[in-house]
Amino acid sequence: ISDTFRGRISMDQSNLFLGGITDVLPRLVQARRIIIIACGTSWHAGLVGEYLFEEYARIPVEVEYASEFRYRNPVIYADDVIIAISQSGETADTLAAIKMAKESGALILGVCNVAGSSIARETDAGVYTHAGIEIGVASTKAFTSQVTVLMMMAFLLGKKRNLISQEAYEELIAGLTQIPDKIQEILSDEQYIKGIGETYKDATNALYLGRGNLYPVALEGALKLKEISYIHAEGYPAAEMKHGPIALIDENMPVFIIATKDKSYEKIVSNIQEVKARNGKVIAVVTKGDDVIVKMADHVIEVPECHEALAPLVTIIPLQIISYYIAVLRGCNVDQPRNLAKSVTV
Ligand code: F1P
Repeated sequence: ISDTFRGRISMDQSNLFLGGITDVLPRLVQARRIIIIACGTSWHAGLVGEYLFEEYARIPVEVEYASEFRYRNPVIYADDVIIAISQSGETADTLAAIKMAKESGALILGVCNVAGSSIARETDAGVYTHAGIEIGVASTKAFTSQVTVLMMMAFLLGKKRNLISQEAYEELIAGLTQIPDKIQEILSDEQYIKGIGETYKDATNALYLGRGNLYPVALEGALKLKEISYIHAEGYPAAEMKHGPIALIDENMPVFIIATKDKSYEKIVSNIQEVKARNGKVIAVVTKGDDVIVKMADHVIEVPECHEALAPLVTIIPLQIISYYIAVLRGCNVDQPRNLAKSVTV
């Protein structure tokens, strides 16, 4: 398995304490709104951020594709905070969006992997994700690292805005520090996950469904499959299925459903029933020990239990691994997919 997929979340001292944003923290705490701009996988990480910032810090959030944002005439207030997310730090659309937004006077932060990159230089402050160098074009460990940083920022803002107690904050951070071991546990099931990949390697389409902060994980799971195996895949919020995608479901449609135990568990169980009633094939990512979905789904992949705010970090891993194996089994070059560039600088 390529190094790209072995990436672990880096949690060194500097990003545990978010040193890069200490000086601007008072402005961030007072933000009228947070606007997240990014492309591709980084945009999906931003969507996870939206759930977290609104849930824990009660700051309104907009998540924008930089490739659209740069060409519109958006309303940006001087007390908005813009967070640009980019693995490479060189994505032309994200860079152009930052330059356009500067006139507003808003604080502009960056979440980048590459120190000294163009986006890091153009922003007022920011956090490096320290995810190492991604060998593959498709982002994997960049995603988990970006999501980790956004979680840490959201929890910190919640604490500073007196919305979460010191005790609750410490519990969330302690949960985060356990994530690398939980990911390691999932990696030990690699051969089992590969076997599921074998079953679906000849699929021509796939659906990915999730609810709440796991909806962006569905989007990212679908993107990984598309990018490296060239299978058409779409991610949807599970509750949207009945508004269109349900028409596509038959016995040839694999449906990946992220169904870990959280406040929407019962609703996701009924989404699984809806897919099974139409003979779709369900591959469910569930919390270890789940004894309900195991009786309904065609395959289950267990992930260790964690706080529901942190679930995107563990649930994306099996989806990345499955895309990897499907791509390898189809003879695709997982590190250099056709038509894709690591840094989209034009
Ligand atoms: C954004 C991105 C990646 C994708 C591919 C093309 O890059 O869309 O998510 O995997 O490499 O570019 P970045 O701004 O995060 O570097």
